[in-house]
Formats: sequence, C-alpha cells, structure tokens
Amino acid sequence: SLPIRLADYRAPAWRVERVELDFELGIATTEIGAKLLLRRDPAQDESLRLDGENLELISIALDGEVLADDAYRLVDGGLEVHGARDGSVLETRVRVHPAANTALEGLYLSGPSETGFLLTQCEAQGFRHITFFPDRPDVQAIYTVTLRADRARFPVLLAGGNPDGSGELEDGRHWARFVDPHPKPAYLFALVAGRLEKIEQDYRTADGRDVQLKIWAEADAIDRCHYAMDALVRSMRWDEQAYGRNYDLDVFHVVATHDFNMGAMENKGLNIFNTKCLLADADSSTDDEYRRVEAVVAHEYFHNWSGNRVTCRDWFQLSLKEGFTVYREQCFSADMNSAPLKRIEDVGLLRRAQFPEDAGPLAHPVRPAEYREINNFYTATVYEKGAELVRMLAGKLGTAGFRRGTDLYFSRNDGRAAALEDFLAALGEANDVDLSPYLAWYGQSGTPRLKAHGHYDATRHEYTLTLSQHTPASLQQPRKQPLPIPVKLALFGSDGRMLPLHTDGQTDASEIVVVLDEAEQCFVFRDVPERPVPSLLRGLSAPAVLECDYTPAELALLLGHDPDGFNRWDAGQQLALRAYDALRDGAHNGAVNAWCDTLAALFDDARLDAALLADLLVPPGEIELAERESVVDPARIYTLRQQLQQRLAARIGADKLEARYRSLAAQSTAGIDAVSQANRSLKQRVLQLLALLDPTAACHHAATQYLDAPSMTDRLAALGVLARHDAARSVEPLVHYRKRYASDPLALDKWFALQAQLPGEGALARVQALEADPAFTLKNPNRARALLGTWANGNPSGFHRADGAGYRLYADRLLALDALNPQIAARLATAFNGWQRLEPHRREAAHAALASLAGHDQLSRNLAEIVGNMLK
Ligand code: B3K
Ligand code: ZN
Repeated sequence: SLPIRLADYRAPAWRVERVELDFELGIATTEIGAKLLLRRDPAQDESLRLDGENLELISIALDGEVLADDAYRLVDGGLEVHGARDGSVLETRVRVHPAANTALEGLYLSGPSETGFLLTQCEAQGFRHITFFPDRPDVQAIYTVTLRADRARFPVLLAGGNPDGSGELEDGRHWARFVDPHPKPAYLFALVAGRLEKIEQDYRTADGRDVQLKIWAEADAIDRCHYAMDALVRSMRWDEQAYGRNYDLDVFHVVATHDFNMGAMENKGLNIFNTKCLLADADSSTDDEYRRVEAVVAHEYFHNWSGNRVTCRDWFQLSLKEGFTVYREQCFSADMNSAPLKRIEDVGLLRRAQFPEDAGPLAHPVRPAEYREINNFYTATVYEKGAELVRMLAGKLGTAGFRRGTDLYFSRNDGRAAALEDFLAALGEANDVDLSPYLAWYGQSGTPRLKAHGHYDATRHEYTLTLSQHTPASLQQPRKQPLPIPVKLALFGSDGRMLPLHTDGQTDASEIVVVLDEAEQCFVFRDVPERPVPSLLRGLSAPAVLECDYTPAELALLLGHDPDGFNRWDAGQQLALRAYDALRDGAHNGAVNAWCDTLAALFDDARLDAALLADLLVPPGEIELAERESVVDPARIYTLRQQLQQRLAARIGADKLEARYRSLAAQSTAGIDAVSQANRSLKQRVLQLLALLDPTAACHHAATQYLDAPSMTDRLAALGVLARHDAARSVEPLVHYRKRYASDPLALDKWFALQAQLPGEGALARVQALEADPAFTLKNPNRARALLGTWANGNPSGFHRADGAGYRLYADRLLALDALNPQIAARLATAFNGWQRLEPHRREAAHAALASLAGHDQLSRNLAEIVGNMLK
C-alpha cells in the first residue's frame, strides 16, 4: 500500500449531514441499514466514494430508486456511486459477522458466543467495517441509531447520544433508538448490546443539566465499578472548574469489556473501557491500578471536549486531541493526588517509552508526515511527547493565560475538525503572543540534547550559563532545526538553599524560565554571592535530555536539598546514571558513594514523604540505561544495575532495612488513601533492597506478607520478591494465587505478567510453560500482552537471550497474532525497537527474526509497516 501524506490533505468532496442507522443485531450475523443525507462540495466534482471493508452489500438505493448494477461499483476498500447530487439520500444494507471478528475493530463479540455481548470500536477506521461511509474525521454528521434484537439474548441496547424511544417487537424482540444532537465523526460512533448490569448516579452540571451516569459491566464485574464512578464524578467537576467545560448530553454511559485493543475509547456519550482500566477493588487491584483507573476515566471523559466537540481535521492531527487530553489528565491526577509523584511517574514513562521511540527506527514527529496504517501512530510520541508540548505552551502562558487560550480554542472550534495550527493560534491570540515558533516541535522528531556549561566570575559576582542544543539526525530528517526550549532553572548555594536570581528582566525570583531558541545562547545572572549549583530543566520543562558537567557532589547537593520533590528525584536519577557509569567503567567510586550516601541519609530523614523516598531509591530502569549505550548488552546492564542497587542496600544496611520493613508492616492497612499507599510503596522497595543483601530474611518476610496481605499491592510485592529470590519457595504461593483467582481474568493477567518479568535466560522456558497454561490465549489482548508483551518490553535480560531464541519464539507468536489481530501484533512488534544497537550476536539474531517476519507475504498492513520501518 502507498503511504498517506499530510501534504496531500484535501477537504472532503462529499459530506454526510445526517445518518440513520438500523441494526438487526445477531452474534453470528448482523444486518445494518444506513440512510445518508449527502452534501456535495460545489467546488469539487468527484463522484461519490464511500469507505467500506469486509461488508456484504445486500441492497443499495439512491433517492428512493434501487441502483442498477452499473450505477455503483465495489472497489478495493470501498464503494463508488454515480449520479449522486447535493441533497441526495443513499440507502444501503449490509451484512457483517461479529463473532468471526477477531481483530476487535468494527462490530465484534466480547466473550463466548452463548453469553458474551456485542460492541463496536471505530477509532481510527473501524466504522468502515460497519457500513459504507466517508470514514474520515472531518465528516461530521448527526446520528440516529435504531437497534433491534432478541430481548432475552440482548436485554440491554445502547448507542451514543440521548435515548429516543424503545419498545417491543414480535417474536420476543425489542428495539431502542438514540439520537445524538452533536454532529460527530464516524470514529466516535458506538453501540453495545447484551446482558449487562449497571450502577448509576445522578449528576447536575455546573450549567444546570441533569445527567444520568451509568456504568455497565458483566454481572461478575459490576461490583468493581464504584471507584470508576467516583473518578468520573470528580473528573466532571474538575473539567467544569479547570476548563469551564460542561457535559452536554442527558446520559453518559461507560461500558467495561475484557476484550479490547487498547485502554479505553471516548465514543460520544458511550465510553467503552478495557476492564483493566475500569475495574478496581481492594482485593484484586494494586495501587497503580487504582491510579490508572482514575487517570483513564478522566482522560476519556475529558475527550468529550478535547476530541469530540472539537475533533481532528485528519489523523495527522491526532496529538491535537491526544496530547492535549493526556496533559489535561496529568493536571487532574496531580490535583487529585500528589503533583511531584505524578510528574515522576509521567517523566519516567516518557524516558522509558518515548525517548527510545524517538531515537530508534520508529521515530516520527508528534505530527507525523506520513503513515500507512494510522493505528500504528497511537504512540508514546503522539500521546506523551504531545502532552509535553502542551505543557510547554501552558507553562509559557501561565495558568490564567492558558485558560484564556483554551477558552478561545474551544469556543472558536466547537463543532469543527481542527488542526494543530488552530490550537496554537487560539492560545497565542488570546494572549497576544506568537506561538508559531513552537510548531517546529510538532514537525521534528528526535529528543533534543541540552548542554549546559556554567562560569562563575568571583570578582564580578556574575554567573554565566551557556546553553546549547542539538538534536541527533534521523533517517527522514538528516538536518534538525534548533527548537524553542524553555529551560526552567534555579541556582543553589553550597548550603543547599536556593539563591535569589537577578537577570536583566526579572529580579528576586528563585526559579525562572529562560528560552533557548538558537543553537547556543548565554544567560547572565548578577549579584550571585557564590559559585552556584545550577538546577536545570526543572520539572522537565521541555522533553529534552540534559547533558551537564555537574560533579557528583553537586548532584548530591540537589538530591539532598531541593525543596521540590520532582527535582530532587531528577537529580537523584542523574546521579544514579553517573554511579552506573562508574561501576560499568570500573572507575573511581565517587559517584557511587555520593548516590548511596545521600540516599542513606534521606532514608533516616523522618520528614521525607515515604512515597517520594520509595521513588528516590529506584535507579533508572534497564531500558533507560540501554539508551545511553552505543553497544547494548541487556544481560550486562541487568547485572550492573543489580550491583548498583546492592551497593545502595549495603550502604543503608540490613539492620535499618529490616527495622524499617517491620515498622511499615506493622502499620499496613487495606486503605487506598495516600498514607496507606505510601506505606506500601516504601515497604515494597525496602523489602526488595533487603532481598539483595539478605535474601533469606527478605523471603521469610515475603512469605508471611503474601499470606497476610490486606491488599493486592502487598500480595503481588511479596510474590515478586519470593519468585526472584527463592524460586522453590515461590511455587506454593504461585499455585495458590492461580487457584484463588482462577475466574478473575485481570488478577490472572498479573500472575502471568509477574512471571514473565523474572529476569535472566530462564525467562524463555518460563514463557513457554505459561503458554501451555489452559488460561493462556492469543485471542485476548490483555492476556497476550500480560505474558508476551511483559516479557519482551518489561524484561530485557529475559527477552534478549544471547542465543536469539527469544526473538525466534516472539516472531513466531507475532505471526500467529497477526492472523487474529493485526493491531496487537503490530504494537507488540515494537519491542524490537533498538535492535540495531544490540551487541553483534543479539543484533544478528534480532535482524534474522525481523527479516523472516518481513519475508511473509500475508502480513497485515499494520505489522508490515512496523517491521518495514524497523528494517529501514
Ligand atoms: N482514542 C482512543 C484510542 C484509539 C486507538 C485506535 N487504535 C483512546 C484514547 O486515547 O483515549
Ligand atoms: Zn485519548
């Protein structure tokens, strides 16, 4: 297939003003009638062409007349119709087969045929699997949807929009109708039909609309939806207060399914969620999972404005809705919980997922220039880097200015399909600033390297900071431009206190932002009483990598004293990288000691938040470490990182670790309040460190903790320590867990994932054994990701075997998956990212696995594009 290019965008020649859909629902076969009121762009004279895939056309009529065979033509990927005029009405009837749809795109079945339910997934291009239609986001129509089905088999019938009647039909069937008054693109269409239970709550919006909130799930899951309801209500209030956005329909439905390709989907008025991102209860969910539910519920809800009311002109603009919505969710979660911990979590994700993507063969700009398969572009770059770009703009405008900008953006673009330029224009115009230089960030891939060098003039008391930037070349973009990089900074005195800043423009702030918009620039600070320690890129004020000639002692000063939790953590991460390098190179121990000594002192600091301390005690992960090497040996990285942590554990000392563990364990509760979560987080970290010094003692505690655990977080933490440090002793609890949660798919996923993560060459055999478990299946995306995805993405030393056997097995599974579900196969294939920098043996083996995949002629467009880019 040919790539689709941003530069080729043209407004649609045909639009649909209204559409009436009629579903005659069945598990094996569903028939869909569609009636489209068409509008033609007078400036274009193309004949009507509609998208459609895997549709069996039953009948077709134009303006009430059945079409003759020569008046339309089924073409690859669609339907051409001759003779349509502006105002014509096209009627089609098609047949589809939901139960046979393993790709989980379009209309499909969740669960077994006898008991499962029907649902749809249309973003990005699933609607064309439901009916013939201009399946592009800049075609926005008013939808009237009628569902008909057997009442006993499908007691619940839902579609987006407001309910508009329901009733009985003959033969035990019934119907329900929904009208959505807000014009929307086809990707936001959704329906759900089957046996579902619900919880509900009334909500009154700030502007006075009464809304019924309903969360639907299968009977065994409905009791675990209360936390999601709570998060939904908090999200709705927050969006009213933070952005002045109110909900705009009389009902808001949320539905949970175990069979879903991603986290959730923001269909208008009918959000559909992966159970993994919706269900939560104390017995089966970890603290991380509670936070994820809260975050994803908020994210999908926020899309109602950033995505639905204002949608995307074309899929190249995807970050317009995704980057902005991720940013909105980040701020919401920061408000609901702890801002520094949230920022640590998000920056961690950016560094472990987005930076490597941006440095490898799949690198692309936040606004890509071309794609073959749009589903491959729901990436960390479009989402997470996109959110960082919005954060930069928000930082530049300040809270009030950013709000003025988003108010203008929403009002000016309401009901429209917008481009990224519209976003920047509204933010800029509302504040009288020109933000167009920031557009360059959207078009250029790669993570800028920010170099900093400080010079202190002791006689003049002047500090000169020289900043320079460089973005490494990529295949598509051999020449990179300098970008506007906001660098938030502070200067610290040798006593660890922030110094007041005096520059030409500003005085007496302790933190300022300078913008580096050339390749190199100098910034001068006056009245600096002593040679300062600079703290740069605070809060990660731009998605860049900082390269600074700090000494370990300077980093230790920041780690020990920065009043801001995030910046303290970030200094610690930098210092840990220095320590790692020193260990690797067998160099002087200065950095290792500085890192260990400072953390050991913080360990004794009773004022420090327990959750922050837990994060401070974790060095950068293996993927981040690998990013800095020109030749990567994952086994060696794993070993060195273990050694580094062992040094830290030894420096703190077994007695202190043991004592802290006991005191935290004595205070454990089942609560999900911040204090209880912080307790669990630190307790887990302390137990892991203890296990590196005294595995017997740690496993003893872990065995008890597993049995007594009042929460899933504690239970899994204990299992993890046992499985890593005393495999024999972990057998019984693993069997116990497997039985206890035999009928809870989400809990079983965690069981698969925990074992897939166990490091070392033994991982391959373990993965193969787990594939033989009767509960394993490639057909369920959560299960496939839990085992194969966790192994390949979350366990570098286990996946990257020196003999390449890991790659061969994985390539095999990708092929099998591709035949079932191309989106999942393509997503999992990205685990090969970075293969070019592997040491020669592994590199050779990874190349062979990729090349053998590329040699198959039946690959989906999804997998073919990823593998092809990987080999470019
Ligand atoms: N917009 C959806 C993602 C759709 C992915 C299509 N392959 C979920 C979200 O970002 O909210
Ligand atoms: Zn989204």
